[in-house]
Amino acid sequence: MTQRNTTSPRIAVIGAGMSGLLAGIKLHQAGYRDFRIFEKADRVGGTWRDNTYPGLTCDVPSQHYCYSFELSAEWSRLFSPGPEIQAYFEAVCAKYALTSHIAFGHELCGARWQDGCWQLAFANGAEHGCDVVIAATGVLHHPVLPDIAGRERFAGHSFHTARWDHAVSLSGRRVGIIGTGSTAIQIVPAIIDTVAQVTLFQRTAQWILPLPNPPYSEADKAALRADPARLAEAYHAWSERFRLTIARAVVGDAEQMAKLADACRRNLEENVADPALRARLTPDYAVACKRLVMSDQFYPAIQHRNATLETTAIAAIEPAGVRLADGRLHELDVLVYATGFDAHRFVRGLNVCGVDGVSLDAVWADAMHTHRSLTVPGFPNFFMMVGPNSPIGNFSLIMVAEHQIGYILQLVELLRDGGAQAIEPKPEACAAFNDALRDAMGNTVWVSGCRSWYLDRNGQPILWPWSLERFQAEMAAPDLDEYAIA
Ligand code: NA7
Repeated sequence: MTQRNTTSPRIAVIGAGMSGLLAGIKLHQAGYRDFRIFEKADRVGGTWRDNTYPGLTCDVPSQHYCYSFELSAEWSRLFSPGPEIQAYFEAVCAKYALTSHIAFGHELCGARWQDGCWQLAFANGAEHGCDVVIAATGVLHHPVLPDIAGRERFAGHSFHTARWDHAVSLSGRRVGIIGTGSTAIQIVPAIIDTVAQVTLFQRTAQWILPLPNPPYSEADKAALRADPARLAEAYHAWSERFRLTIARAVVGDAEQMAKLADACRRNLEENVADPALRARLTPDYAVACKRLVMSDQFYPAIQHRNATLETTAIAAIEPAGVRLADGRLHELDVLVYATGFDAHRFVRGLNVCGVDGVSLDAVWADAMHTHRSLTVPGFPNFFMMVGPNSPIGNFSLIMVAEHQIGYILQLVELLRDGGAQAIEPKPEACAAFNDALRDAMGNTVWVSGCRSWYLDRNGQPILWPWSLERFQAEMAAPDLDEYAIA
């Protein structure tokens, strides 16, 4: 293995979304100066840049869905609209002077471990050599279009929710939405008063937790501005609420799950008047098996005179609209695919090759294995943020990423100042972690019998099956016995 010629490792971060920006801030704060953030688009923000659909909000309260070291008193609502979240990330990027570290328009298309370094190749032809790669490529990033016959024949306007076409006016139009995930549930109330008709094509009903979304008054904001301790209290209070309720319910706390289920059932019973509609909106699987949807606006919206819930299966898409299995046709002007994302891609398809040219795609051909969501045996100095089996659905992903970068930087520190050259997890440590994951998944609600983006094609959830406390304890400091350090 050839020696690096720098005392401080050269670091490449892939992606300038929430976790890539965080990596940049923490690297800079730790004194690293030789780092680049490669971003394929021309703006930071990741999923908050790509998603601009009407009604977009985060389902984690804004006072908690933010960096713990960059709290904000300016949020307009409990769950602020997407553009505010995007503006927050842009403001943080500017405040921490990260822009000079970011190479926009750089889409990674290859990463090869060669002679003790990573050689990166980009779709624009650029190349870059570095010692460490931090892949911050996101989870909900690759839109999935449904495999429905005739999609390309639709004569009106159509687009995926993550590629919203704002040039298309919905005013007075007949709009169809395929899908009933969090995205569709946010869109229907946001457009219901504008459209002539919205038809929601539901394959699977959703459990919905009714969460109101009150605005913060100017007085609220002024009080928070004047007393930063209150902001910190709010951040921790929301963290605690998640930890003690949903985060426990999904990993086997029967008492918390009963409360959650009761809240969802009562929401349906109390807020959907027509028993026939209620029956069609009632899921046949456990609450929170799929990612729990949060809204107090969807049930009123789907009962609006402009709304139709269609539960008959779709047979095909035709130029005039959507043809159902029973032969009926819904004529449409606009068709929106709220059909979600390929959440199992992570860094697959980026042509990442480790020791001896072994490809990560080949290593992950049957299933993804990581050590503690962050590293893979045979891929030295390669770290993932929010990788497989991170607590993606349990609590604020920003808090998750903060813990992960803290752990990663402790390993990267070993590469500094003529220290180690290469760090990778030992295969046996990785295997033990994955065995423990598999054993623990049986206690979670995600394997209780439903189709969801949480599950890989083997039916294994890509989430964290344990408590927040365990995650925090494991991320506090790496156990160096689990790593091969050369
Ligand atoms: P989701 O939650 O993955 O939802 C996708 C929806 O699309 C879901 O209701 C699917 O039905 C439906 N779908 C997918 N393919 C088809 C076809 N072929 N026919 C009919 N219906 C289909 O994506 P979202 O964008 O709403 O949310 C993703 C996450 O973003 C969310 O969980 C939050 O974390 C933020 P299914 O349920 O599979 O029957």
